[in-house]
Amino acid sequence: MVAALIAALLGPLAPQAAALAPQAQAHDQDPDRAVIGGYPVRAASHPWVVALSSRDRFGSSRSGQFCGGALVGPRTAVTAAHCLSRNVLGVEPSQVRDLRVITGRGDLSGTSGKEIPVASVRVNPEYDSGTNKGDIAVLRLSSAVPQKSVIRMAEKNDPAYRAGTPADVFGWGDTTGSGSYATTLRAARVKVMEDAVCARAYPGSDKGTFDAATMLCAGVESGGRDACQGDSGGPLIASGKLVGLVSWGVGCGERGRPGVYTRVSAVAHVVRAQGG
Ligand code: 4AZ
Repeated sequence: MVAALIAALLGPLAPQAAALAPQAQAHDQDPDRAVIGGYPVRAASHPWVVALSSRDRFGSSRSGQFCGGALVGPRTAVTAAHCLSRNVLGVEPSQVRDLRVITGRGDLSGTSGKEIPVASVRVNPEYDSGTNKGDIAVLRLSSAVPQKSVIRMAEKNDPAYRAGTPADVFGWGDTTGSGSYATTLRAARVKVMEDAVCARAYPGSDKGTFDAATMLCAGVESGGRDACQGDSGGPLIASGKLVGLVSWGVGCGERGRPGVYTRVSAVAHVVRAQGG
């Protein structure tokens, strides 16, 4: 439990750790924790899903992928603020010279799609790494993607936020809970959960606290479908809109431990401030 908590809070993956030191063995003997329940999807069908990449920091085998993101404007992508932390990158984001957004590449071992350099990064100034509140960063791209590759952000009171709404989370993260990162894009079908259920799942006093104003949680009652390490920053889509960004959780796919997402409607002002 403590190991799982620490692993869950460390962020998507420490630089180079994906290949060298996959996440703690705590999950290995526990099949309940070792299924994320996704299915393969085509990047072309979900063109707003992007991979965040730095080969300098994470190696080249999976195109340098270390987090996910979503295109919300022709020159604007969003991801999780924690993806750009020193904890994840090993250095300040400004020191990562090959930070890129990869679009239209479902298979990270290939060269399809486009790699677009990130021109500037705006980490939500209200992001609190102690509580995980406000976990969003906005990336300004150096060239534009077609408008048809952009996904709309859900607004406050959008019915997509109602408990029970089916939602899909996308990413190239860990598919087992024990450090097996996907090479091809996957999605898992979950449901938006009642805030009260999330609050009961995460009543802790600091990083383990669910905050309904700035977060939502999603999963399935039985567990087994969830985002995991490496999926951070990636999109949660409901009713054709971006409702969440993969942010945190305890373990992956555990019963009673839904994934926690940045509530996009609560941080849309950060995107507008950047001109997205
Ligand atoms: C992570 O560390 C992480 N099961 C992402 C999502 C979840 C847990 C951890 C949710 O990037």
